[in-house]
Amino acid sequence: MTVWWLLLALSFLSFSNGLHKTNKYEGYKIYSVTSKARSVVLAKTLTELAKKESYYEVFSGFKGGNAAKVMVHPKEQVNFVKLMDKHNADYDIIDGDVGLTLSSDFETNRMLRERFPYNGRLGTERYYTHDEINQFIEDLAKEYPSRVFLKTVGKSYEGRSLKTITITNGDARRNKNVFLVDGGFHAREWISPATAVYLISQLVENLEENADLLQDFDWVILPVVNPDGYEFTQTSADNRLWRKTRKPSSADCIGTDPNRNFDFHWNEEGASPDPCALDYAGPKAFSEPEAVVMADLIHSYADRGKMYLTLHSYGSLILYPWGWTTDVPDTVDDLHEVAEAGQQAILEDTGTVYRIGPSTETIGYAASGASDDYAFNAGFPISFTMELPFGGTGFDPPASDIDHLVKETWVGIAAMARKVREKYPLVNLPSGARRIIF
Ligand code: 0X9
Ligand code: ZN
Repeated sequence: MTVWWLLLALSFLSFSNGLHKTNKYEGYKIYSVTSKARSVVLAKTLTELAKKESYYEVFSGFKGGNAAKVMVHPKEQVNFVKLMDKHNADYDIIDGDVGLTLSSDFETNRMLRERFPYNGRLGTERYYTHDEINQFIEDLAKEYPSRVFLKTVGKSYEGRSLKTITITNGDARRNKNVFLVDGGFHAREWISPATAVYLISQLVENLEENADLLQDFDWVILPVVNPDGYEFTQTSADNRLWRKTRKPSSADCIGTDPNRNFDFHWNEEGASPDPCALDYAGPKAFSEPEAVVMADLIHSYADRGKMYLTLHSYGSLILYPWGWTTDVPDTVDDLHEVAEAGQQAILEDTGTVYRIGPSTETIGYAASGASDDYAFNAGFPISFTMELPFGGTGFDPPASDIDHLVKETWVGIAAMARKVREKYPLVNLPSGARRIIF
């Protein structure tokens, strides 16, 4: 009996030690900040704080009119609070110890991986690795050889295979219109690849319900654009908040923001020339192999592509061009109409309120060199960044939230796809065209 008690006490000790393992975010806090009166001034102050990168990270400014979320180093918390008081800002602490949260999340993920090993299907029980996602789409291609096609479209900097899955209804008609979707641009936004995976499962395994979405459209999906970054965030709690690619960019710093690396208004407003910055544009446009792969995909489908959708988090936003300027395109009404279909469908499904609009104004900052503007400029008439909802303390919705988040997002995406289908019907499909070549 005594031995059992001893074992129990020891395992409790090692478990709690595991949770309290220190990491580089120990003592960091995340503040949620609002300011009724002078949010423009405060937004500028936050932009200045964000430049002190060893002390601050502004996870989101007043994105879409939401409260700003700012992570602050323990040494700066007193100053930060004084500064907020000076600005008459309201603030709440939404995470009192980021290190603890990340360590505990890390442990939970480890346990979930053991409990739900890959079994040929990817459910919504947990987050999956890049290898598991690739394995899943390979298995689907084997299971549905007449409907699902895989293509290795390139390699990441560290040599991981970037694979697209093309999903059709199997009627072998070619030259259909195309929906192009990607996830996992930003490493830490885990809910994005999880959503891409759910989208794939729905389109492949639920053909009956989604037949209209595949009738004259093929779906091409790259679930993880930045697998090096994504894998890096899974290696330890210290790395969980990594955003960029993993290619060294200077003697001191690693990575480029892949969503600032596209050759369209590259390195203009909202992109940093500093290799250590979170929004580093890279040493030149398309310095990152992952961005090149994505751009090649965009071009290869530009003539048939009707909607490009890139999945990010967070903010509950559907953003359309432009994101590099406050100008809006001539076709803003078309973009708005499709975004509205998604917004409305999600509202009706779960009550989640998405804000929609031109990127720069809606998100509250310009970000040049991004994939959505690039795709729109390349010929996709509809091009969106979808910022999925905030979860956990921001980028870390707990695994128990995956199910409802991906399902409600799918409802929005399906509604947008239906609207696109209505607005851009397929014309001149060669009758009797038989073979698809991907
Ligand atoms: O800044 C980004 O890259 C996106 N937000 S995130 O928080 N996921 O990093 C928004 C990109 C919006 N599109 C453009 N500005 N073109
Ligand atoms: Zn992102």
